[in-house]
Amino acid sequence: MVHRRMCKRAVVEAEELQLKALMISGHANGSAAEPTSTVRAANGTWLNHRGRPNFARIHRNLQFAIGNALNLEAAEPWQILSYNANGYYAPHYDYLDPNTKGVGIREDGNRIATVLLILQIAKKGGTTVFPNLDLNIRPKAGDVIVWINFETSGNSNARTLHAACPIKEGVKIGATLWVRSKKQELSLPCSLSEDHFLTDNFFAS
Ligand SMILES: O=C(O)CCC(=O)C(=O)O
Repeated sequence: MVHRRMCKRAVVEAEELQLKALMISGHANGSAAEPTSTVRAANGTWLNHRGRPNFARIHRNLQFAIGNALNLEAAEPWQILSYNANGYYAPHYDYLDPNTKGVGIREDGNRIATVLLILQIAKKGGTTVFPNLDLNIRPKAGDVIVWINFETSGNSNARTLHAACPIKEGVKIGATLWVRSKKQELSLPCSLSEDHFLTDNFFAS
């Protein structure tokens, strides 16, 4: 979905940034978020959507490709992750515990969707797995995996449990946009189905 050449340039941009172990917000195995990284062995950084020229271009192109389905302006900054040998991201959910303070749920809503762009794949290992869907994805550089973390009822979707498998050789680099639910109202055309009205309730503040 994203041209290889752009990915290579984005990898150079990512490598120029200071990548270090990051705090994690989310659910590890469905429990409360853990502040340190037994959940994840990777280095990373946050980067504004237009913080580097290639990332800006990629953000624009992704918005063009996704169209009205999601407003990517409402996403958190890019989270760039680089996994070296033995790096991994243990099974977790991306949605936030609504009771967690300081993660902007009241202001921005929850993480309704995840857009994961693979910039570089490992030589061995490092696939993205969804255990509850029995899905093991071996992406190529430039592939983008998009999923919605909630059901139309507004309940979090347990099938979105996912992980990055351990790297056996090489370095994997990915860039994630966690898209918040506020400012998505115009992206979602209204339908006459009952489900949709439940969704509307979910988006109401
Ligand atoms: O790098 C991967 O395959 C998974 C990344 C991930 O779990 C996330 O960004 O939430």
